[in-house]
Formats: sequence, structure tokens, C-alpha cells
Amino acid sequence: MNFDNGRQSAAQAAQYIADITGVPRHDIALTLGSGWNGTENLIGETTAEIPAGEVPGFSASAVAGHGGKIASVLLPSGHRALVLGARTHYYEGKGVRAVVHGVRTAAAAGAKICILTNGCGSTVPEWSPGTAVLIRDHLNLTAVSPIEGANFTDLTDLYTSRLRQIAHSVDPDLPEGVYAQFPGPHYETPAEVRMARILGADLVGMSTALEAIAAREAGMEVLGISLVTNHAAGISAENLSHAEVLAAGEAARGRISKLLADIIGRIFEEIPCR
Ligand code: 8IG
Repeated sequence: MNFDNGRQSAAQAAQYIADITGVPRHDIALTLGSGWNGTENLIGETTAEIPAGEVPGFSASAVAGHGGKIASVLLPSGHRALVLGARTHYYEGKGVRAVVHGVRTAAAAGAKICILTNGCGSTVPEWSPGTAVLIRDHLNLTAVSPIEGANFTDLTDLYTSRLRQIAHSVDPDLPEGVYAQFPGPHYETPAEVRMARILGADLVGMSTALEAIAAREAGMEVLGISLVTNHAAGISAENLSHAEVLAAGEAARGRISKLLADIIGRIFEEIPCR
């Protein structure tokens, strides 16, 4: 067996993106989760946009609130960002390879840094909808890995302290937490949320951990930022709804877009363009 860990299909997708956008290499990848769409407009100038479904190996997203486009953005520093407005979730049943194809494509496109954003539930009563949280570490509760073969990848500093420090230099009050990826698509029961808290999870969601693992395996540095869009089940008196999730994202959009734009600006400060 040849365990290429998706490199060949990622290389094909990256070549397609380079051809269509006219940008041979991108410096950073940005995956936009629930509530984060529109952020690309604040970080720089979109020079090309491709419907995700047209790129080899990608499929159009079916979830409202998920953009479905791949954009090439010219940052004020001159660097290039590949913005993945589409994300394949594990619960779509397309397999873990499809879930991480986006980050592998970004790596093949040249990205050395991978920023993953998401909307999630909070197990911390004080973190209400609208709170942005830096991911310090994760619990992969999907019971699968995106890596195939005897490729023993070190995850000690997965969400690198270097990038978290840069984020904190932009907003010193940004809280940090542990993100637990559940398979979904159902939200947790209150008992599962209590279990997650006991295991050390501050945030619960349906993405990010598998992508972060693949990003690291592909040699990228990872930064994760969550937007709390709801209290996890049982944490507050309310029931969960996708409408609530969308509303929280809408209300926070300007603030979190600016936060991300400032962090990206800081990352490339004093780094010359290739
Ligand atoms: I947005 O409460 C969003 N995504 N698992 N639990 C899980 N995923 C989520 C939640 C949540 N909110």
C-alpha cells in the first residue's frame, strides 16, 4: 500500500487553484467556519474566487452559513491568503480524506500557516455566544485519524504557542480553551457535555481537530479560533438551534473579522514576501 496521505490529489487541486487564480503560491490558509464568513473582505483584497465544487477533490457545501467558495486574497503586506469558505464535515459521510482535503490542498499550494476557525458550543457558563476563544489544544473524539500509514505525527505543540502569542499581542484578553471535536451532526446530550467537561473540554464542535492534525502532518503551523455561538446542551436553560448559531455569528461578524485581520497582519509583520 502506498500511503501518500492525499498528497497527490492535493497537488492536483493546488495546481488547479494556481492556474485559475494566477497565484502560483499562497502563504497562509484560512478556513472559515460557522459565523466567520465575510472575514475575507477585511483581511485584504479578493483577487479571485472559485466555487469550491469546481476544484478537484472538493464538493459544494450544503450547510447554510458555510460559504462554499475558495478565494485568493492579497494581504496588505503583499502575502497571499487562500481562504477556504467551504469545509467538508465528518458528518457528511464522505470520509476523513474529504474532510482534510482543503488543508492538504493549502499545504500543496505553499501555505506554511493554517488558521482554522469554527462556530462551537461552550461548556464554560461564562463564555456566552459571541465570545471568541483561542484553541490551546484539542480532544479528537471522532475515533479516527486523517493520517494513514505508520506516520507518527507529534502533536505536542499543535496549536503553536508562537501563533497564540501573536494572537494575544493583538488581544491580550482572548481566552484560551480546549476544543473537543464530536462526530455530529447531532448536538451533544447534556450528559455528553458533562462528560466533555470532565475530560477537559471547554468547547464542543464538529470540525477543526481532524483538520489540525492533517495540517500538522503536512508541515503547517496551526492557529485555531472558535466563536462560541451557543452554550453547549445543558449549560444554559435554552435548547440549541442552528438559527441561534447563525444569529450569534451575524452579531459577532464585524468584531471577529477585525480580530482575525489584525492577527494575520501581525503574523506577516516583518516577513518579506516570496
Ligand atoms: I455552531 O453545541 C455549534 N457546533 N458538537 N456542539 C457541537 N457542535 C456545535 C455546537 C455544539 N454548536
